[in-house]
Amino acid sequence: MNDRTTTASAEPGDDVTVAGWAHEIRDLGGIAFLIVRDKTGKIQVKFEKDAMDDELVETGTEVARESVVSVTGAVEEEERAPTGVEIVPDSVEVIAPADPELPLDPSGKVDAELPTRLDNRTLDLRREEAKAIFEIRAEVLRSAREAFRELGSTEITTPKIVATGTEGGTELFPITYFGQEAFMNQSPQLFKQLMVGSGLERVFEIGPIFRAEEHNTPRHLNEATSIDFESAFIDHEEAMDACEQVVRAAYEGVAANCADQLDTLGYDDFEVPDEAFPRLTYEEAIERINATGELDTQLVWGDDLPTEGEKALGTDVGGHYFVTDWPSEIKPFYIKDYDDETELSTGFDLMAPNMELVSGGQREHRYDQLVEGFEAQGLDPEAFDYYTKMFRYGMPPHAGWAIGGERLVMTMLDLPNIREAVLFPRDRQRLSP
Ligand code: AMO
Repeated sequence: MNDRTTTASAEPGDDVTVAGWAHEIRDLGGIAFLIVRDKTGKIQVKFEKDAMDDELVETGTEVARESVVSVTGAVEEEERAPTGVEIVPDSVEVIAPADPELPLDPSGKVDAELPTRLDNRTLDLRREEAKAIFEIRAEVLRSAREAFRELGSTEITTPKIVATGTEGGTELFPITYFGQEAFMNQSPQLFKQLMVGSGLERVFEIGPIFRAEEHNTPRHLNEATSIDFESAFIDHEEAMDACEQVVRAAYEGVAANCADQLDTLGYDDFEVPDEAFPRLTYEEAIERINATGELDTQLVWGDDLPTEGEKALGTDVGGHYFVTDWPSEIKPFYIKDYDDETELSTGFDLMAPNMELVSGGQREHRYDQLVEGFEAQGLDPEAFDYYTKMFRYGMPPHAGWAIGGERLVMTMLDLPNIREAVLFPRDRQRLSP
């Protein structure tokens, strides 16, 4: 429809054809209004019954809500119209009629429960608030990509069907691959590491990860979007700097380019984090959690941080913060330990602030130590031969991390449920649509 004008660009004096959805019909007796909605906004179409062709009036005012319509007419200034202009129509065409019984109300006047919204995501995303989240999500990914390019990294895509797990061998979705057992990849971890040893040196990937976790919580998905970074010749401190740069760029991009969407969502105080993200050691973190008195039992060295502990510390710190220097035994085999303190690992997490947003660390690049690490975690190094053998041909020191894409949007917008940031979430109950 080359001759289509968007509702936002219709100017008084123009003869236009707008196309969109029949958002609302208001019949006031002698006069009736059809509100047409498109991606850019809404426009009022005025029907003066006595002065207009009956068939035209009937088509424009009896159309079922949410039908796709096309309206041709003259744009006139009308200060009483919601946008200050209205169309006086010459013709109205119903391009695709909608069933009068809608499973949810896209005007948002009647609230629907999340499962109903997810079952009817197409209709749900006709609501401005739902649409705004995905426009912001797109901006987050766009600005992350730009930040990655500024960091001199090359975008890669790696296989999602794999022969082995990476995050410890558990929580895998098995599939059948031509009669052979295979899995959906949990993380591009091993592939991105292999690429730092290639000529590419510094890479990033934005893609799906699959976790067969039993969790059914507001912050876990079984398919999520991982924003991965990996670079040769940097240590974990420099990796944290790069992570901070990308997270900050996402906030800056949204602040600069999503004013309308933030307004739709009611954020008048959206802030780009201004302070450098504090870096707390794991030891400091457990001391501070214990000091809040929020936990029934005191944490001791070696404990993973429980959800309530993360929440208590997040409230205490108040913004993004890194937790560094974790006990080696609770970090995966690919994370490097400090050379002088092998019970301490270079792994880190970024908290935002009440939940984990990122994990990363410096990697073990020495072949012998890497193979030992596999054995220590009960994994068979033979099964990972495709990976370990490249460490015998010149693997540089390297570090990296992964941001959970949906958690980035969720924490940025303070969404109550991670599913709000996914078009079609995959969770324990949901495989379709
Ligand atoms: P990790 O397993 O911590 O690390 O995952 C990285 C980040 O991805 C997000 N995430 C999830 N989001 C929603 N639902 C899930 N089930 C889920 N699982 C993970 C989180 C998390 O912080 N290979 C390492 C990263 C690295 O070291 O580079 C990894 O996958 O925001």
